[in-house]
Amino acid sequence: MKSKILNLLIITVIYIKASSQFIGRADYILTIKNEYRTHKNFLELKQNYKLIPKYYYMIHGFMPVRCPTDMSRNTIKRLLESDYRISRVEPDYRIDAIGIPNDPFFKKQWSLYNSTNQDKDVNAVKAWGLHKGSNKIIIAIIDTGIDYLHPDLFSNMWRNPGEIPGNKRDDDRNGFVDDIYGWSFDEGNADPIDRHYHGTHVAGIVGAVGNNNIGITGIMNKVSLMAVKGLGDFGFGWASNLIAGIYYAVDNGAKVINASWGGTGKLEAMKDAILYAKSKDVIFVAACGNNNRDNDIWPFYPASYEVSNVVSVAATDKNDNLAWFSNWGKNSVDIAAPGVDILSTVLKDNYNTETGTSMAAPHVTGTLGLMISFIPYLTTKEYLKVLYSSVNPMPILKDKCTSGGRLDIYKCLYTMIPNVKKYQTALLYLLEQEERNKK
Ligand SMILES: [Ca+2]
Ligand SMILES: [Ca+2]
Ligand SMILES: [Ca+2]
Repeated sequence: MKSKILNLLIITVIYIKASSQFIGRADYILTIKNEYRTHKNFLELKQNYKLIPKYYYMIHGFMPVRCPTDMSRNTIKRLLESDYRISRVEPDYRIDAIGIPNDPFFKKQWSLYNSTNQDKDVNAVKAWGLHKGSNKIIIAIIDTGIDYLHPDLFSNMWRNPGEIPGNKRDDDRNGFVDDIYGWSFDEGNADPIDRHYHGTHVAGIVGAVGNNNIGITGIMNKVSLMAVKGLGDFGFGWASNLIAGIYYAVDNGAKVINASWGGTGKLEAMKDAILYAKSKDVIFVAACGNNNRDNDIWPFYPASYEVSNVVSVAATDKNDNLAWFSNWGKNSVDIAAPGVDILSTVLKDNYNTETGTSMAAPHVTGTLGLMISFIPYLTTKEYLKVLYSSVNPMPILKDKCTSGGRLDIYKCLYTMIPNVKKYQTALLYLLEQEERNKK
């Protein structure tokens, strides 16, 4: 009996030992119809068509695969498309991080506090008078990973509470062995460390540790940053990894997902993942792109997926102009936020300024995190209504995005206080928050 149990344990361990059997590009991304999303069908499909699935199971109907080499790609595509269980067969493709590296010596967080003109910052300091964030809120950074050992990030990293590190077992049975800080879908392992810089920079904007006497402060002084490595060490990755990353983030408790990447290719399988996030009340913030063009005419994905939980973010500069490189879209871009010369964390305990809509998006992500942590019981629809109606309206942005303005963090928090006596209520909330944080 004992050995039987032991056998069973070993089998389980072997079965989930690695979550992916190949890394890199898949030939096709299959979407399995709702009624056929069983492990039996997964195994049958794999066997019938001699496929190599990327993961050992189907993730909410998402199934990236490699095809047998003894058959033409088109033949197998036609076969797959005609299978009654499969709703879609889409090619995997390359997606890039969005970023423009810039002058490394300008070290000032002007976007949070503009010392020469406070009308042109996002009012972070005033907002922190109301609320500074909490480690209870999980924000997923799907990117090139995070340098989680960075001294200005380490204590704000998410740590999977159900997982024991380094014992080669999937203690919380979420399908991922030893996933502590997140997961690397790029390398198929439990180490989402950043060797590029992009993800670490984005993470610092959202949640570098505030008030610790080092470096910078994130919009959320306190937060749990989940590192989901979907882009590789050279700043690009495959759509299949990013899609798997979205499912991972949602299934493991993220409230907001930051996507500072994209391309012009549209994938229904990615839209499905974002719809899944929506069904779980997870907000998806996406950079709207650095191509200096109109997304209404030239959509840029994932920012341009028409799902209501997607927040598409354009970039502004220090003078509150739309940044020269930023995309826009009167109907398809939602809000603007600072994205030029933004100082944040990079590899090896360093800091650097970077420019791009990649840097604008995490300003919005951090703000949403702050809002959710401030008043946790609202719906996605309500949070976004506050976000969009609290912008600093700017004539120059009137025809460039749906809200017609630039992010204002203080206004967001202030607007959320549901009382006429706003000041007193704010104080009360602060006290309640402190009580909650103590528990
Ligand atoms: Ca696990
Ligand atoms: Ca473990
Ligand atoms: Ca700091």
